[in-house]
Amino acid sequence: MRFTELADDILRRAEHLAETATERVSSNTIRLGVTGLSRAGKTVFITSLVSNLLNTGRMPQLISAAEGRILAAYLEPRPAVSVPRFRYEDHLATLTGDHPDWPEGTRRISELRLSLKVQPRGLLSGLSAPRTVHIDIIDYPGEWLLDLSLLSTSYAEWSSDVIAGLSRTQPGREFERILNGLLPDDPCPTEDRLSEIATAFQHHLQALQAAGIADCGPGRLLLPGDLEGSPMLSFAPLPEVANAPRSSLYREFERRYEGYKKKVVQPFFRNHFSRIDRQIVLIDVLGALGQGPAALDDLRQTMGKVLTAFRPGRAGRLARLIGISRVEKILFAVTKADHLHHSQHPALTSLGEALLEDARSRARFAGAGTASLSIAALRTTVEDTVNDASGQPVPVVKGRLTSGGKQVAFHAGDLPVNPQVLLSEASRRADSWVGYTFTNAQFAPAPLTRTANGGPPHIRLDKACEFLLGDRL
Ligand SMILES: Nc1nc2c(ncn2[C@@H]2O[C@H](COP(=O)(O)OP(=O)(O)OP(=O)(O)O)[C@@H](O)[C@H]2O)c(=O)[nH]1
Ligand SMILES: [Mg+2]
Repeated sequence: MRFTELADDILRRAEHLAETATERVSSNTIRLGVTGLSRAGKTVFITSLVSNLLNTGRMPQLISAAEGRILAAYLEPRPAVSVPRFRYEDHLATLTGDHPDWPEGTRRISELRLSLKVQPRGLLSGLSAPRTVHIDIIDYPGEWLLDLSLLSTSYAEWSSDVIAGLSRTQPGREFERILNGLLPDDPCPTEDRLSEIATAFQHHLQALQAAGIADCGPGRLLLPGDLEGSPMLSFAPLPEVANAPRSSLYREFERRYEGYKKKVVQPFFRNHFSRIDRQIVLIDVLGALGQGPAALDDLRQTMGKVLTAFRPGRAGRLARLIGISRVEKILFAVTKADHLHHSQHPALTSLGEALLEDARSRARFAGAGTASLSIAALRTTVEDTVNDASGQPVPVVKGRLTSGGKQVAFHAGDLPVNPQVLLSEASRRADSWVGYTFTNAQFAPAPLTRTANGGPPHIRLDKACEFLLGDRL
């Protein structure tokens, strides 16, 4: 490193430290955690939220906006020194351009700071000067979230969990055959051989993901980001062996697994999830419902594992380590509610609540305000009623499908009022629902969705925002 670069680097670090220190003491920064598995809707949520806060015409339920107290809103050019900026403008252009489409799956972490100039509320509000409130949001690949549960899982525990599920996919069975040919307490083979084993394991993970199975981590083995090719990702599960020698294959993979937790997972959560003030947990319940009982049960279990970090006890130490315990408000949001007529939204919200109930009751949410909502960050449909074959009226949504671009009327299925009916069927992991039919569809964002004074159309984004941020605006 040349001297000027070194000086620059030192300066940047000092700036970063100063920034962090001032942020801690000033209360005008809100760090909003957007948590959700892959495809849950994080990138679309962030894009629509920011657009609707920059332009609040479609946010009547956000009180500060309705009262006209948000005087200005702007994006900071570069919020953090070490993290790339969230490509808000590109994502918005994709969603609302002439040929609107969805953004691609996220492959790297990025961050955005939205600043709002707000007139304080209350009797003397006219006398006090406007305040500036910064909202920091990060976006990351949902796959990485799966790693949260690894932090409290040993190599032996993780291995036995994964090995139990290998028979589920063809690549899994292939990996099983490789495993059967290995002697974990034999001396560690060459790096080439290690990476061959690890690659076979990665193929199994990719097959799980392609089959819509939610729990297919470790996340960086699926989406390495800037760790592509790193030996830190070159490991795989092995059957436990007692007293394996230090130089054995088993110990080598165990060391790499522990190294992965320490050098990759912990810093990610510590740097980006710590100091989070408000949290939204996004969950695609309808997607899982359409895939069948086992998928819904997978989603329940995976979210349970993800929310482990909020639990007291052993995992609570982990929560403190990564700073999660100070979250003040958590919103559980079922996403893509525009796939369902509003008459069914209460049932959808109840299903989302019931799905997370276990995890929530064990977690340390006692000190935090929590709420549940069904939302659509980007509304792609309009509602209608059509008659079925027997002349009965059916509430539907109408939109344009992403594949083929056809305009269709869509009914996802009838949700029961009592969500336990579905959850108990899910826990039996049957192939299909008994007495219910649920269908998935993928709608494209509708063209011309931007108005002069509002962001993209949505469902209850304003309510979500009021819950998460309203008291600070
Ligand atoms: N109809 C509808 N579909 C949505 C909405 N939000 C997300 N989707 C769909 O869900 C897909 C995934 O959304 P993303 O925002 O990219 O999901 P993500 O959580 O960022 O996913 P990763 O980047 O893979 O972690 C989109 O491509 C859309 O098909 C919504 O509000 N309405
Ligand atoms: Mg994304």
